[in-house]
Amino acid sequence: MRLLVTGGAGFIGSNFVHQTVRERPDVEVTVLDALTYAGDRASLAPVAEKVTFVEGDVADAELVDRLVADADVVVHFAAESHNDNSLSNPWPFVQTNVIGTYTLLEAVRRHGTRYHHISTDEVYGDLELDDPAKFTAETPYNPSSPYSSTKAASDLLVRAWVRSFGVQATLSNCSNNYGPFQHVEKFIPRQITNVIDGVRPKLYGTGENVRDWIHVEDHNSAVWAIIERGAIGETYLIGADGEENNKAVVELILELSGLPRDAYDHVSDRPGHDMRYAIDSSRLRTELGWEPHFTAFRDGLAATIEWYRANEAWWRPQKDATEAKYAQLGR
Ligand code: NAD
Ligand code: TDX
Repeated sequence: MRLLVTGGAGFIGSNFVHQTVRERPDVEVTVLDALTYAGDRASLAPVAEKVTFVEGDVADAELVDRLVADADVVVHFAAESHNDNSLSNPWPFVQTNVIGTYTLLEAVRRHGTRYHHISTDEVYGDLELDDPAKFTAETPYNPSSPYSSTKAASDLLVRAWVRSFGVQATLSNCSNNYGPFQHVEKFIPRQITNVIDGVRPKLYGTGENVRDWIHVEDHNSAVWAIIERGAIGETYLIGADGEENNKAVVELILELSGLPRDAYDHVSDRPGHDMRYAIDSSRLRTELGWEPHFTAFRDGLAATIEWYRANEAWWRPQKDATEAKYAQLGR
């Protein structure tokens, strides 16, 4: 199989490439990545000899057409991915998430290529803390932020290209990922690296907001299950029953780092901050036989803290610029 992975120098995409090289030596991997602030070739260094890397934009129609012509399957991870950035400057989100997805869809339509679209549970909006419901593929779209609305737009393009043009596509909407190679702008790596730097973790608002955490390896094993066994046109929700509130996550990071559990600060809240995400992944489990392996969040988090301690050279170059952006926002 010749596989084109967009966004393969980012957090989830690079972990996907590592897992694929490790477990599927028959797959030829080409990565297309624009190396924005969020992309880092160092994340692919351990597999560099086994992967073809192309630096370029998913909205570059000529380049995308050429790469899709040589692929059997496309997995589309590339995106602008951070909610806080989307509140400061939405335009790159519209350009990459909407126009970029459109560009890929037109190419897979021309070449009849199998396409898997990576998306997020944030397209469904949020749930109340005491709501027994979880998101399913039937939950109406109700995105809150520029980020999630552009991801929702991209999902709807995929569904329309399936129905109108017969594109051979599947979609997945996953909950919050954690693990190695995640940019220090995101919640868990930001707090881990703050603690390493002797800075107190920063909780937005009350810290009551709930996220449904999944280890990135489990997200990526689910993506492979969908590529191999998913029904064309179908949407699969990926989640590992990992609901935790932000306060509990910060307390656990502090405890695992040998610090008092209350050694954190509250900062101003994110505008429009979604309260709770929760995924019902039963379709993926019953229809495709997928199961998560990293179900002990405490262990997964401890291993992630270890990874950031051991790989300071990877994240250190991003840390100051990231914190300077947050300082401007007062967070
Ligand atoms: P990331 O920001 O770490 O990585 C994104 C990658 O895409 C980077 O390597 C970047 O250089 C590349 N990129 C950005 N714009 C590009 C462009 N125009 N052309 C080519 N490459 C470009 O993001 P991530 O957290 O790894 O997320 C990957 C995907 O998974 C995204 O589609 C995101 O919406 C989705 N997702 C993320 C999470 C999460 O918790 N992080 C959860 C569910 C879904
Ligand atoms: O310093 C912080 N303090 C804090 O309390 C940061 C950076 C975040 N938070 C809160 C906001 C959220 O409630 O932590 C939670 C997680 O924040 P993010 O890491 O920014 O993730 P989120 O906004 O939930 O979106 C993530 O999951 C869905 C990814 O960034 C998206 O790409 C994915 O689609």
